[in-house]
Amino acid sequence: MSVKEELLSRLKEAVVNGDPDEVSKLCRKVIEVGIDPLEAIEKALVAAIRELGDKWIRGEAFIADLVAAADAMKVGLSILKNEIVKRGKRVKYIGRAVIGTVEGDIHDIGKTIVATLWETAGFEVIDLGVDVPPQKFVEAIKQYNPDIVGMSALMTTTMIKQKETIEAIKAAGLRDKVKIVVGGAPTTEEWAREIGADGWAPDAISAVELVKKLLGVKE
Ligand code: B1M
Repeated sequence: MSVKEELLSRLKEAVVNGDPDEVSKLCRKVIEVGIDPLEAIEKALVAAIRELGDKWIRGEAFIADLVAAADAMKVGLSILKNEIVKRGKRVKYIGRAVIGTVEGDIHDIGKTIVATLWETAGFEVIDLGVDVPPQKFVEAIKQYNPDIVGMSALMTTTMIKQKETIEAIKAAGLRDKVKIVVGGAPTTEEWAREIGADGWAPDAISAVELVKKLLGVKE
């Protein structure tokens, strides 16, 4: 096993064990040895959440384990995110984005990764957090005048709030002021079309390409 593989596997294990101190120490080591922070996010942080999530679904782990792992993962994400920003060439400002997880939903790992990558791509990102009611998205559009509004939903029971939020934005007469993008595991391209969003992305990397395309950004 190479140094890199060994380090990434220890980082993944530290997230699974919900050990933020070990995660923090190993993320600094990842940066020190020059591993791509984005690769560490995908291959260690996200991989750990997926692995533990599968164990939880099989009843081999408890929700508390998942909460602890998610918290440890976010410690690592913030360290690696700063490195991505630091390494990123001085990116040109592209625009402003508001993002949040919809009302009734507290899953924020994916949303935070999308927000991170939008930021490193040149967006000013206002993250509204989780459990965000439709009206709060409307107020944020009035307050921040963003180019992009992003909504994450992780459950079949909450994705309907993406539809309700788009309706609230329309009712407030703001629909043509923003490009609306949606995502999250249960969502699909058809769903996005059906609810009148401007775009959908299956993962964070394509979420960056999507918003650049929607704003006509030439590479
Ligand atoms: Co919960 N949970 N969870 N959970 N959880 C799921 C989502 C579930 C699918 C597990 C399952 O049972 N199969 C299930 C939903 C079932 C359904 O659809 N109805 C579920 C459930 C039921 C629950 C609870 C109800 C459990 C309970 O309490 N009984 C509860 C609900 C709480 C609530 O929201 N009201 C709950 C709680 C939790 C935790 C809090 C413990 C924790 C979240 C921790 C946190 O986020 N801070 C958790 C977790 C971790 C999961 C799983 C295991 C992993 C989700 C995750 O973070 N994936 C999940 C099962 C699974 O998906 N395997 C599950 C990693 C992340 C990087 O992927 O979020 O998909 P993802 O993001 C991707 C893409 O989706 C995309 O890019 C991201 C990065 O590549 N993307 C976007 C995401 N948002 C985007 C936005 C965009 C564009 C792309 O534009 C704006």
